[in-house]
Amino acid sequence: MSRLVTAYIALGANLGDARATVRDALLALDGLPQTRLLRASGLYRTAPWEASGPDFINAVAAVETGLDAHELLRALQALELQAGRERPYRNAPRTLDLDLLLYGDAVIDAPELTVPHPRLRERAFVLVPLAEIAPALVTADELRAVADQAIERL
Ligand code: PH2
Ligand code: MG
Ligand code: MG
Repeated sequence: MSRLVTAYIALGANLGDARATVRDALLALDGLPQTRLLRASGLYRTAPWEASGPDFINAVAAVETGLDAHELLRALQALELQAGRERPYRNAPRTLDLDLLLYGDAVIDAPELTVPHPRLRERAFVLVPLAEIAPALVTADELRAVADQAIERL
């Protein structure tokens, strides 16, 4: 029996039916091997941050998983591909982006995976939904620092 870890995942989409894609992806997280969805934030409409294209739909999920961090990353990448994700250039509009924010209290600095996510605390589209499902992980100061970024709970 492998150890179960709580991981936090950011979901984002700004191509196609982004709301439906993010909702489906939340269910798909619950369907990953050795993984169950613990909590999901509401859906948020957010302005593109250092990116082009339409507004994003964003959310954050907490899962409990027996996958190790790299296995979980590969599973998230497979879900992105299933949703039709293409990567023509950095921060291009995307049908689905699944970013591993936190994996328990692990600190990982590998070429393909950095945890905690290095830009986690700079972005309202991550911090606000994260604070909704895990208020202890986000400080009031951090929320104040991103208060100028446009975000609306749907
Ligand atoms: N993702 C990015 C870059 N910019 N902006 C918003 N609003 N939402 C995102 O999910 C997002 C972004 C890179 O992954
Ligand atoms: Mg991202
Ligand atoms: Mg990503």
